[in-house]
Amino acid sequence: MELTILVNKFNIKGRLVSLTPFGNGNINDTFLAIYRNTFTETQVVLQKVNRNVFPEPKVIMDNMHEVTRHCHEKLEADSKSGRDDRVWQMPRIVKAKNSLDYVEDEKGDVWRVITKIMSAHAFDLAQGPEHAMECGAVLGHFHYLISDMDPACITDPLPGFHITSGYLKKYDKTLVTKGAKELLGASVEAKRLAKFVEERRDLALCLEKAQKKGELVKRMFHGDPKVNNIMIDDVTGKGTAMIDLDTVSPGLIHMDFGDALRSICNPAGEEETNLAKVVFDEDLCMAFCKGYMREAGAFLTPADREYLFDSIRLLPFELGIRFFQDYLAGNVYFKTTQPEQNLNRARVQFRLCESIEARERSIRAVLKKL
Ligand code: GN1
Ligand code: MG
Repeated sequence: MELTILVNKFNIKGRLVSLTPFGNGNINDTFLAIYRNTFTETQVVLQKVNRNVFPEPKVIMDNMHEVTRHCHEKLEADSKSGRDDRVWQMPRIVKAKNSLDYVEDEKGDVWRVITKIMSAHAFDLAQGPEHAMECGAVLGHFHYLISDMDPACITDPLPGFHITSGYLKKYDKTLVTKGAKELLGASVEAKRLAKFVEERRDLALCLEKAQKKGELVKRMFHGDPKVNNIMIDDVTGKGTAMIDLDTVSPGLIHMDFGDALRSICNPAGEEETNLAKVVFDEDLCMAFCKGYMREAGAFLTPADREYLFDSIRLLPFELGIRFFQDYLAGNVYFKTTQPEQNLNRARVQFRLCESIEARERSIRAVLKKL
């Protein structure tokens, strides 16, 4: 189906004047649609849910319905009480004309339209400590928003997502395939990365063990709080919204904490090819943590705090394994534009992990002061 016909199946006022690719996500296909009428303009985001990643796209939409309903109610109540120092926002699902939350095309792909957070942007890289602090505040506030959601109303969107040991198993299975053996045989760099993983196998289990012991418990988490999923208000410079809600589900909030930091504290970004530029920036870390604690500090237990460092070290390791496994499997999960891209993305995450290890003492000192 033509994209313009598809987007017009949704309930949007006005006439479509522009439809262009939008954002830098690694998973879903995303477009910005602009509608106009005599008096106003409406901008919305059209997305095809990646079926290869999310086997049940309709479940994703049901979850999104629940998450946005819960958070919108809470946001409205809070804004009436005047407790906030800003307007917090969250995208809304725009219904299709058939009153469903999505449109299914003739190939069985599920498309959705959500509102665009206006006068706000997400950045691919941290812009400095103030930006990092705002990112922390947005994630902390989001954790507050979803903290009292009933986990039973969410169907697991991606079974095994953020279970690091599961990714390690998947990686091990890939390692013995013909394709992976060939790629490893042909590249010194790939062999080096494989050695990196071998030297850190135990690391994969650090949070899972704490969970088994009952020290850490599952709560609602975002699942993908990287810097470009955090919207900053263009006018005030304050954080205003968390986007990309597909993976909101019960899990360890440590996964969010570590994932946000691995993204925000690496000013070179995920696609850097010069590894010398990839370092974990402690100033950005401190700023992020301050913002996060301001909003969410109250519900962290002493045990939660105990494992914050482990989460910071774990997440780049986990994502590195995911990228590396995908490279060895022939780039089937993450979108790529060139064959070595996932290998390079893995190099970046592993370098970040090393940089975190080298700074363990001072990062722990920062975390103690929170
Ligand atoms: C994917 O869709 P996007 O680009 O926000 C991935 C995350 C990774 C991220 C790395 C569902 O997120 O887990 O951390 O790429 N999302 C999924 O850039 O796998
Ligand atoms: Mg995403």
